[in-house]
Amino acid sequence: MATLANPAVTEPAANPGAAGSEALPDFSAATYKDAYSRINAIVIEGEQEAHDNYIALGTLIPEQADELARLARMELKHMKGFTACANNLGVTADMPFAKEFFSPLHGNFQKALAEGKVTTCLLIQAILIEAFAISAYHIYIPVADPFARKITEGVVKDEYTHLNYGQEWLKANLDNVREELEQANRENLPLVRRMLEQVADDAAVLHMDKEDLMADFLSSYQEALLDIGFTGREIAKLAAAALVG
Ligand code: PL3
Ligand code: FE2
Ligand code: FE2
Ligand code: FE2
Repeated sequence: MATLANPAVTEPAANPGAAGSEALPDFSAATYKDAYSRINAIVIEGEQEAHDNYIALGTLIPEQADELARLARMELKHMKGFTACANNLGVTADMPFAKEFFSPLHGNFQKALAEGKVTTCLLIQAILIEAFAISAYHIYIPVADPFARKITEGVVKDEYTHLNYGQEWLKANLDNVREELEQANRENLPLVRRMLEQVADDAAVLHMDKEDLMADFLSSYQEALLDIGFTGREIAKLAAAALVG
């Protein structure tokens, strides 16, 4: 875990006088609020779907249903926190946009759930979506308004708990899940890459850099795969799936 530490989290807030992407945006600008209405909706939808996904996972792993319900409750708290962030800025979240944004990944999760594929469901929710959230929140924190920064700092700690849950389960079952994990990675990593690309223009308005997002996501994802027990060589092959599709 230690290697996951992102300097952006521990550094003091961006100096308002600094140049470039470190400078804080104008939180009251119409362009900022417009971009925020979509980014914030993505986050709210993502937290809501994460809640639903952990509850659904409890039906596939009944002996851990209580633990999964505990993780799900944290997601609802996150959703409420990010809803407050939008209210604080006077922004209305564009929820139809966010539903559409998540629909390919949502569809793959639902299909795997119907087929009872625990490994695929865990890769999608507890690894890919959590690593995506952690990278986005890391990059957002230094350029967030003070209210949202405080909330996001609290949330990001919880997301490590969720990522860790997925890592531990997959690690304990690695011998039996390898093949399904490789297949699920091939089908879903390209979707996450596309989501990162789709969010890039709005993220830039919030002073979040696309390359930073991509790099932080890949390092979280690779760290998770290493923890699960894949070798560096195997991880390089898994990551190559992001280059296709
Ligand atoms: C799982 O716990 C949460 C899933 C949420 C998905 C997050 C997607 C992030 C997209 C870019 C957001 C930048 C952060 C802005 C916060 C208002
Ligand atoms: Fe670790
Ligand atoms: Fe969350
Ligand atoms: Fe989470």
